[in-house]
This record gives sequence, C-alpha cells and structure tokens, in this order.
Amino acid sequence: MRKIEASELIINNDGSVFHLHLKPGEIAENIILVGDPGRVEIVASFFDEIELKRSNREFVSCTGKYNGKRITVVATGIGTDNIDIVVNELDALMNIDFETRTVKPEKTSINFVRIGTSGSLQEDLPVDTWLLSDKGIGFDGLLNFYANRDSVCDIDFEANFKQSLNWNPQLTSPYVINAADDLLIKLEGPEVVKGITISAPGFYGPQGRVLRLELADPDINEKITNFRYNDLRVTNYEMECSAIYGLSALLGHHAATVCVIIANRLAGTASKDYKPVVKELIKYVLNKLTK
Ligand code: R1P
Repeated sequence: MRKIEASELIINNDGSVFHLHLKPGEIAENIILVGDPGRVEIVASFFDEIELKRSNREFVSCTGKYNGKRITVVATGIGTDNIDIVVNELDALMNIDFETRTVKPEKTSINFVRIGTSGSLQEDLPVDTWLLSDKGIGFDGLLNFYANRDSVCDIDFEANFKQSLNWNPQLTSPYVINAADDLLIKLEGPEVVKGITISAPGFYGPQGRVLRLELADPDINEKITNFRYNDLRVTNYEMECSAIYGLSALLGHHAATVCVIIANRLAGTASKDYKPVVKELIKYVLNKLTK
C-alpha cells in the first residue's frame, strides 16, 4: 500500500493536520462549511453540547451536538484555493490512517453543507432569498488540476454554457458539478429557492464588478443572466461552491450549498443587515440536517 510522505500530508507534532489543526476522530460525518470565521461561533451557539473548538489562521472549527447528532462546523475563509485545503484535509482526517500514512480500505463519506452569502444575477431573486445550489459552475479552474474531472462534470452543460457565452479563451474554462441529490432533498422546502451558482476566483473582475479596471468581457454578466439551458438559468455568484461540489464528487462525499442573497447585481441593491437572515438560515439547515 502506498505510503503518503511527510511532505505530502503534513502532520503537526501534536498529531493534527497541517492547516486545520484537527486530529483524526475530532470531526463528524456531517460538516457545515462557512466562509466567515465569525460564523462558526453563531453555528456553535445553537449546539446542545460543545466537544471541541480549534483555530489556526482563518480555519476556525467546532465539533458538537445538535438534536443529539454530532456536527462539525469549519470556516473555510474566502475562495476555492482554501476549499482545496479544507476538503482535502477533512477527507484525510476521515479516510487516511495518520499512523501508517496509508489510505484506509473502508471509506467514510462526509455530508458537506456550505452556508454562505451570495450575489443574485436574476432580478426576481431579491436580497434575503435563501438560494440552494443545484449545480456549481467553477470559474476558478481548481478541478482542472485533478484527474478524471470529466467523470463528475456535466459536460453538456459546460459545452452549452461556453458556446452560448461565446467564452473568451483568456478566461479559465468553467467546470460544472451537481450537488448531491440526497442533501438537496433534505434541504429543500418552501423557504428556499433552487438555482445554479457560479464560484468566481475573485470578488471584483471575476464577478463582473468594475471599480477602476475594465473587464476582459464587459458583457459577461448580461450573457450569464440571459443564458438558458433546458429551462435552467444561472442565479448567483459566490466563491466556494464549485470546488466543494467538485472535490466531494471525486472523493465520494456529498455536498450542497445554501446561501443568503445579500446583493442583487441587476437591481444594484445590497442588504443593509444580512446577519440575522444568515442566523435564521443556520437554524434551518441544522434542523433539516438532523431530522
Ligand atoms: C465574499 O465577500 C465572500 O462571501 C461569500 C463569498 O463566497 C466569499 O467567501 O461567502 P461567505 O459569506 O460564506 O464568505
């Protein structure tokens, strides 16, 4: 069996994994991912019991119990580069034996639910909407570094999207991944709207925002808003969903993302106070996950 070298999976002196500072056995099979490290405390405030809290850089985490079920919450910080670290290290904690540095023969599948914030690309999705992402579209390119990415991607959607947008080859080729059906079923309800989410590798240019710099494709947001494929439309921008879906699909985990819309890019509006709405969404997800 292949031994994973110390340089490839870095284990700290206390036996914890390099960035997350968590040890094997310290994470649950249901994991909530949030961007903002401050959001971990809000999720943990609902727990009936706290088992442990950890923090290193932006990777703040807590494991506890809600409705009698063990749950871990981890802050990823911003961006799909951080998702590469968080999902690979959480998978390693679950599926790699840290003593022998070998992959365990029996794999444990993790449920990842990201609770985030997002900007809407459709006029009829106002601020405060809860948006559950059926698909993630990666503008970030992360998944393209991994073998077999085509086996988990919606290749037809990708081709159609690129053709319809007259894709500028200067931009990284997008990848498209579905959420896990079982988690979508768990999380859906009259309170949430389903949509398709773009994860961008930046907040300004990569989401079509112009402050002082012009865009490589100035019409990109208008083309995205008007794009239709089998009656599907793209609904929102954020910065992590695609990589969570992609890495989960390749590793055999299940993933879903639900975000509060805090800005409507077409109407030019932004929420004055989105935090209470995020708090309500956290409660909603915790209840749905532990039913
Ligand atoms: C940008 O401001 C950040 O907010 C959104 C984006 O995905 C990005 O991480 O999500 P979070 O509120 O979960 O961080």
